[in-house]
Amino acid sequence: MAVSRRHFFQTLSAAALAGGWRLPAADMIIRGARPEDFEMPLSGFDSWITPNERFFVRTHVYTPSVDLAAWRLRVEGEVSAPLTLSMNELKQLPRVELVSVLECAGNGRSFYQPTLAGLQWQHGAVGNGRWAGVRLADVLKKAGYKASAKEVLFNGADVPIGTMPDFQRAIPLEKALHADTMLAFEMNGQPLPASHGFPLRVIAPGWAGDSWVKWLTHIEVRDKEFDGFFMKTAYRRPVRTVTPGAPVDASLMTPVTLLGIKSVIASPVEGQMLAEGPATVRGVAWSGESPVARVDVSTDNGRTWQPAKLGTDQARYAWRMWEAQWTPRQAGSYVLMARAFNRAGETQPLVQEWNPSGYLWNVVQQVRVEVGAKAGLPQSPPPSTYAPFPEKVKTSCIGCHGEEMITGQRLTRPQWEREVDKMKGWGASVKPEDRSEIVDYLLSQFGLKR
Ligand code: HEC
Ligand SMILES: Nc1nc2c(c(=O)[nH]1)N[C@H]1C(S)=C(S)[C@@H](COP(=O)(O)O)O[C@H]1N2
Ligand SMILES: [Mo]
Repeated sequence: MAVSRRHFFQTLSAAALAGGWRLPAADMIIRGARPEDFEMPLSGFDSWITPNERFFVRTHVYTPSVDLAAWRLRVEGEVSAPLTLSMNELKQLPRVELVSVLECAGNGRSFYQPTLAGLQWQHGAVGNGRWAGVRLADVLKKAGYKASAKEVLFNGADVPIGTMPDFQRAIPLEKALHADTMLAFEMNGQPLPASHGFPLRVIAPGWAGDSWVKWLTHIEVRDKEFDGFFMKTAYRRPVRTVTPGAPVDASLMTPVTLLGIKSVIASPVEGQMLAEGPATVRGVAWSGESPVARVDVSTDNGRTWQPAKLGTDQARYAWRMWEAQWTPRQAGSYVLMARAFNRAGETQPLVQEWNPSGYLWNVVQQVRVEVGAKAGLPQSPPPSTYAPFPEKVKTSCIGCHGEEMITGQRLTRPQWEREVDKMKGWGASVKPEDRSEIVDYLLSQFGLKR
């Protein structure tokens, strides 16, 4: 559930306002105001490059404000010459630039059935940016990485709240040394905005956003796998088909790396009414490390498909815009679909595999439209309402994050119990005698009976 802008401004902390914090575009969907979790609306898929103020934001704890004069990048671990670099020193290395999609692994989570805890992203936890910086390989060579090096661990200036684990992510040496893997200090020709990792972030083209560590301060070259929470427990998915809703054995879980191939229909939108006559179906498509080669569009429930016209702007890791002309033969209801293919011959699934964290949603999208006499956009659903948080819930649950982190969820009793216990583990104070009252409230307002 998105919060209203008014509520959003009310929850902006004074610190954020003081810190030269910039407003996102007015139509961004605020999934969380604190920490900042902003989604781009479907209307944002109308340009090849996503402008900074429309670029989605995903932040686990908060946005640190970094003083560039004091900021240093430290490179240590399995290296012969540990480094401490200022931004000017870093900029002595050759400058490189590349356009790449950045997509959160959780993009599309809200579409999974059974529903899952986590930010309820629809289509817009993704953007296509032009990134400039230096090659990570050049930094690692300067530090003299040793033959024992296996992976590269990143840490940023954000520090955890409570007893939550620190957000640290590692990528294998091979990806780290790839000529396209970068440390970026610019986004779309501007210094990186604070929300996107000022002054430096990782660019792991083709890989999900969790590897793109923001506010980078530390690089550790390692000879063995890092087993912190965000590598060992979070950002994992099953290696094979699992029973939806059932627990999955940890041994079957593997880290999220590459993005899948995916297309989004940006227009028309679900429930739109179209006047009879020619119409345009358009959107974008992207695909990990292999470029999009073709997008097929169906306007008849998937019975027949026609190739869409691809936009001229392209780059290996970028998204490709596409459009298809369509003249419905008669008034009535139609289901539109788009299916992308990449150069490696892969395509989107017709049935989504379920996974316990709701990652990598990429099934062929279906958009139902009505063709008839009058054109118009669907009515937006009334904003959902809920009974105010009781004192006990406020005391236990508000502080680390805003209410939206909770009000956006639709969970069963066991799922809410798990969330409350997880939050206790991260430092929420929940008195044993209050637990069931808290769970009852959460279930009554943001619950599902299943
Ligand atoms: C000590 C700090 C803290 C307190 C107190 C806290 N949370 Fe959280 N909560 C977090 C953090 C950190 C996240 C993860 C944020 C992220 O990844 O974006 C989170 C995320 C969540 C999520 C999203 C799903 C998930 O597991 O990531 C839900 C739902 C949630 N909290 C519910 C609650 C409830 C209910 C309470 C009160 C019982 C509560 N929180 C109290 C720190 C806290
Ligand atoms: N230090 C740090 N880096 C981070 C995160 C974070 O919370 N802390 N979030 C990650 C996740 S999950 C994603 S999807 C991307 C989002 O990047 P953006 O906010 O610039 O869109 O940043 C990644 N890098
Ligand atoms: Mo993410």
